[in-house]
Amino acid sequence: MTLLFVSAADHAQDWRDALARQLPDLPIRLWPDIGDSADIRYALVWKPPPGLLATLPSLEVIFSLGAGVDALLADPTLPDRPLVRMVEPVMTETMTEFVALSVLRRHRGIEVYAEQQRAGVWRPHGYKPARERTVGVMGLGVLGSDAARALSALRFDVLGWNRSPKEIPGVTSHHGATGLATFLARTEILVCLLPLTAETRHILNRDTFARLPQGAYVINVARGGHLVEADLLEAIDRGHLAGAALDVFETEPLPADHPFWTHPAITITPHIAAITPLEPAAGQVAEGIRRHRQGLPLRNLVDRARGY
Ligand code: NDP
Ligand code: OXD
Repeated sequence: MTLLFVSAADHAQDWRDALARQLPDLPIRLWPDIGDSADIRYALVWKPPPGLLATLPSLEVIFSLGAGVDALLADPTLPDRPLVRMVEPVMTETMTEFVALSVLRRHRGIEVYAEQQRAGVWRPHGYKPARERTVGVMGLGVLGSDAARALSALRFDVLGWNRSPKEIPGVTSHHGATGLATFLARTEILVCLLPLTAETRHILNRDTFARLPQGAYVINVARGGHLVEADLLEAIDRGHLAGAALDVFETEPLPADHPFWTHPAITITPHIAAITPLEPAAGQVAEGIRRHRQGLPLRNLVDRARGY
């Protein structure tokens, strides 16, 4: 009943120690030291090399270190085993903090004041209260619904858009293709928290931007694949969009010569919107393994047909 840990982005030793504290009897191997591949029953992974999991003949469950599993599902050789994604309350809280921060920065014009400070300019600008500012959240799942609730608590006029109908107190929800136009037409600050699927790839495109009001602002904290980068630059440069805050990119790390780095209307962060805290996240994985060992249903399973 061995677990294989595979991630180039995380501290493998720390994860091994944290898992060992939760499940002292669980043998753990750190990729690339797989040993006898027939021993591996569980894989805990973030962007494993494509094809790797298919070489594990006894694999029973795949645990994702991330909430989003698009990179895993993009591997055509991914074994047909239960796939559990990361859902962890602190991660949700940190995403909500980040969304609130990004929305408030835009709402209160902090970028403008930062630029004025660099130029030594003292100039107050007009203000409209949050209740008169409409924020639209795309994707009302674990993360999007928490962010939408928090924005509503800050008194923003909050809209949501989701695949299926969703009721969240304080949030006006729209759904499906028909709901999208109404949602976009009123959204001044757009927050993307969709999973990346065949349906949502490149959803932040020229047409979507054109349907937003003049001066709208885009916050993408989901996946770089949601955004058509050239369309964003074009919409900002012709003055239709005011700017964007981007945490995720088609290519990560963002290449050094990418135009986003130096664009004055674009704020960049290196995929840090949500933080996965080691101990509680290891606790979630350990709980999943315990449930599997006891024959109980696994939680937070990915539906492969839907793609999230
Ligand atoms: P969930 O699976 O909980 O929620 C996804 C939501 O999106 C669901 O409500 C779903 O609708 C909706 N949805 C799916 N497809 C569509 C569609 N075609 N049209 C409209 N709505 C759709 O995911 P999470 O909230 O946990 O995470 C969302 C994404 O955030 C992750 O997939 C990941 O890519 C990203 N992420 C980014 C992080 C970062 O640090 N930047 C960290 C963690 C996650 P329905 O209710 O009908 O199923
Ligand atoms: C993600 C994560 O899915 O960090 O981006 O969990």
